[in-house]
Amino acid sequence: MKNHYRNATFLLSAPSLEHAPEDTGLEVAFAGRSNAGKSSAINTLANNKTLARTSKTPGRTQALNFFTLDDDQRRLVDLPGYGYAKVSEKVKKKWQQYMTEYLHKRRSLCGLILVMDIRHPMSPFDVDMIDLCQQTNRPLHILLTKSDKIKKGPANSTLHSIAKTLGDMGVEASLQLFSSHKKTGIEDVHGVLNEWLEF
Ligand SMILES: Nc1nc2c(ncn2[C@@H]2O[C@H](COP(=O)(O)OP(=O)(O)O)[C@@H](O)[C@H]2O)c(=O)[nH]1
Ligand SMILES: [Mg+2]
Repeated sequence: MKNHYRNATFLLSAPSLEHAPEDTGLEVAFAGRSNAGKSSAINTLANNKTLARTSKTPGRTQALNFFTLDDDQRRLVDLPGYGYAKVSEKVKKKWQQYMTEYLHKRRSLCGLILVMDIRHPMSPFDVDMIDLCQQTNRPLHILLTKSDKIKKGPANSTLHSIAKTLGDMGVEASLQLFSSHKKTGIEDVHGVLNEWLEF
């Protein structure tokens, strides 16, 4: 099967939604707290270490970064990180407004990948994002990343307990373990993306 992600190319960085590329075709957005591992996940999926900028300093990327796949009608989006402690209330509010607007209005958005550090899952911001997906009927897939940081047993029990929490919340979402460092879980994400992006 063709790998559509290896040729991912940086398109543009939008400081706000008005600067996003034209709302046509299909795009999948990656959301998550600052430092959760969003940019690393995108790089891992594209097998390109230098595609999305990763950072040891959380809270740096405040823009929406767009990447094209085979052509500009299929895109991946690295959303600005949220929930960074040092960010002011005003900035947090602004971020919430943007995300709400993006999820409500963006027609080409065909699914959301929520990236959570397996050691710090389901923060209030993650739950906000999950709620927003529910409200706007956006398909949701959750990556529990940095799974290399904990042992297999605890990783699987975290996976199951989050699945149960989501079930109790009435949320329909798929979820999986992922590691950018160990490169595990890639094929499952490609499968989800292929389906959403109609490859
Ligand atoms: N051990 C481990 N570290 C990771 C993994 N993914 C990301 N990181 C590290 O976590 C930090 C933040 O990653 P980044 O992708 O920039 O997070 P973002 O802010 O969500 O885009 C960086 O230092 C990465 O090297 C992973 O799967 N395993
Ligand atoms: Mg990032």
